[in-house]
Amino acid sequence: MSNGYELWLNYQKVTDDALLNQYRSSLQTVYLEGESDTHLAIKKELQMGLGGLLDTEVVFQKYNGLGNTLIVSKYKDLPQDFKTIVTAEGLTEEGYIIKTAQLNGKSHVVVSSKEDVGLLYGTFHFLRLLQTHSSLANIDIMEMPKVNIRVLNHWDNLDRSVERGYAGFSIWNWHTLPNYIDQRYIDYARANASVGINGTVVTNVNANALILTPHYLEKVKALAEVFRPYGIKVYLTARFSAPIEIGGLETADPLDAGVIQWWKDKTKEIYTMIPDFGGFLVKANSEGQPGPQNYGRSHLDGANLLADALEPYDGVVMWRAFVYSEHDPTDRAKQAYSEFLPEDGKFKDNVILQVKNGAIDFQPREPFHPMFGAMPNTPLMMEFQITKEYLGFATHLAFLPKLFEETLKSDTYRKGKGATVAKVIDGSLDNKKLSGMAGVSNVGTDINWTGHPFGQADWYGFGRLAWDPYLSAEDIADEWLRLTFSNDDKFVEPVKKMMIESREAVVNYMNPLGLHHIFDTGHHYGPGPWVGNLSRPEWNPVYYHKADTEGIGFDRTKTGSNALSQYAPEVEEMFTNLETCPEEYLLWFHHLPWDYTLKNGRTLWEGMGLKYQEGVDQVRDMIKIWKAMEPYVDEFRHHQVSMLLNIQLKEAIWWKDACMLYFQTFSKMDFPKEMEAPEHTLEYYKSLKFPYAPGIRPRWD
Ligand code: GCW
Repeated sequence: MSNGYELWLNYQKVTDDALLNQYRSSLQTVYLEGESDTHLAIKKELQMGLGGLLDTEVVFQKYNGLGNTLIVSKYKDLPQDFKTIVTAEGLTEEGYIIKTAQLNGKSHVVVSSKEDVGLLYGTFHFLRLLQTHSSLANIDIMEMPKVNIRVLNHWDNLDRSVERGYAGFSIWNWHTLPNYIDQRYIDYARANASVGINGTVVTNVNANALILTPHYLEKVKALAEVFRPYGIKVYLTARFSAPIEIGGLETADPLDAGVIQWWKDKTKEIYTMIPDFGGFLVKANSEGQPGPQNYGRSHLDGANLLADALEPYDGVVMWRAFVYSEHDPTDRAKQAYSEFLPEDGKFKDNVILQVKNGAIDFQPREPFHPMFGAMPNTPLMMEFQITKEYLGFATHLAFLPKLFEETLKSDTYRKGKGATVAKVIDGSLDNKKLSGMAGVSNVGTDINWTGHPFGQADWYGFGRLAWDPYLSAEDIADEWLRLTFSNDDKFVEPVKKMMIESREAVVNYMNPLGLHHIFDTGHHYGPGPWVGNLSRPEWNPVYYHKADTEGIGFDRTKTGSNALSQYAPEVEEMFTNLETCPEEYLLWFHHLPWDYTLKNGRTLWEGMGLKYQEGVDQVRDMIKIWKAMEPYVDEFRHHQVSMLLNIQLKEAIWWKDACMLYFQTFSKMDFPKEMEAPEHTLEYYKSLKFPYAPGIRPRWD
């Protein structure tokens, strides 16, 4: 039985006997020299990994002169010149090679790197090879991360609630830190390092200035010490008004000399305690957070203020581009671009703008954010949401790497065809020094970390894509399933198929054909397309679907908000033209009549009903597939996933019924015959209230 705590690092004994014997006979001694904390972590991981996978005691031998090379061999003695056969030439700091090396007719597995952390990454990769039952015969791997900053963003509050968290409370126990080091902190670091995540922002972007006080910094320091051997840097969210709230100043104006000095002093204090501190992540002038605009200054002034303070220590500012104003009546989708574009090229070298994958907000499907195709002179990092605020919380199975892949592969056409978002965020399109990818974490105190056992795959996949944004979602699913559950193809193949389809299923039963942000208010749990009474227009679902008796959808072409003009001409043209606009984005960009004819010949109205139904049917298929997997999965996790899939089905039907009944009040047309009739009335769905749905903060009540 597995409760899932061990994640993809469960190191189950190799089930194939022939392979097990082969591994056992060729992997008997590990030669390692170093004794740094990272080397000790490597040794521990190999002890655990090889011990579990091979179910045997592995001998460790100190071997002088190896530096950052480790050798796993069948032999008790190695010739002294062995070390010279592998060099780490051409590797960057975090890179590594893994090779089957021959010497004197004997074969050994060698992992080698420039720095300690590269060896750690190489070790995890080596263990992954064994976990996925790979052959050791001709290994020849060279890996270097394509993105520099690979971070999790925790929206964790100091009271341990997690904004948009659905897997329990925050894993940071601020009360018992710094003296009590929960084993979870170490296992969290191992899990992240195993996929190459090299940073963590431990506090919510809706920030609390207290984290910057000495009392809390002591606690952050303790976490940083746990994470350091695993190559993970700690970052903090900086509340822009901190100089007032904890510094006793009267202003937080970024051009005020006292404020400038305050941030310099604070930053110095942090680096004295945490010499490898990563830097600050800032949400400013967005959804009520304070920022430079409170003082008539710009985002540029704000970001550069902090950049100056961090610069002596090589720290970075991750400045969020998720801004929209309650005073700006223009299409919310246009606002970030309008605000940041004029500043392109003016930020200090250690500023990177953190841009959400789409211009609205982590919807089940969004076209890529236009900023990715428009700021050649500013480093841009990607912000994905791993937690499922808009994809069914931790009760729905929706494999997010599929969504991430879709965005990364999108073509911005900034330099003609092939200028993909992946190339923008890894810096290769414009030769940027800084590059990054952030994922809003889905981790909490639940035993299995993520609530849904398959939520682990989203964390895993995010890390793998941050390391290499060109990986395919399918390969990631394959890998994760083998590590987490089983190497049996009879299990891996069907479940992989289920994972790959799962995200589309959610799109279909929640937001088909480009619909977006029709979630119930505040908590975002379940459908609420009828909501239209909130103080800010762009918080209302009716703002986004614009259904009326004529039709439905948000016109973002020239006849509407013209948000499409923010894309390159090729992209604008493709989305504008109804012939070429992919139907999955139809209502994102167009307001169309209910009887508009879709590519399959059906009306838009019927097409909507069919998509909602398809989503429901896809969940039924998922249930079937999972049921057949019973022989391959331990009872505990099998039962867990079965229960969750049943919840998912119920909620998929709820979405279909509530949305179609509501939109029918405008279309006044019959449901398509293939659609199952709604179970309840529209009034019933409208009456459902969930004041204690998880993940909300009082601010949203
Ligand atoms: O999606 C919205 C969420 C807020 C979140 C905000 C953001 C942290 O509903 O909970 O606040 O985005 O990304 O800043």
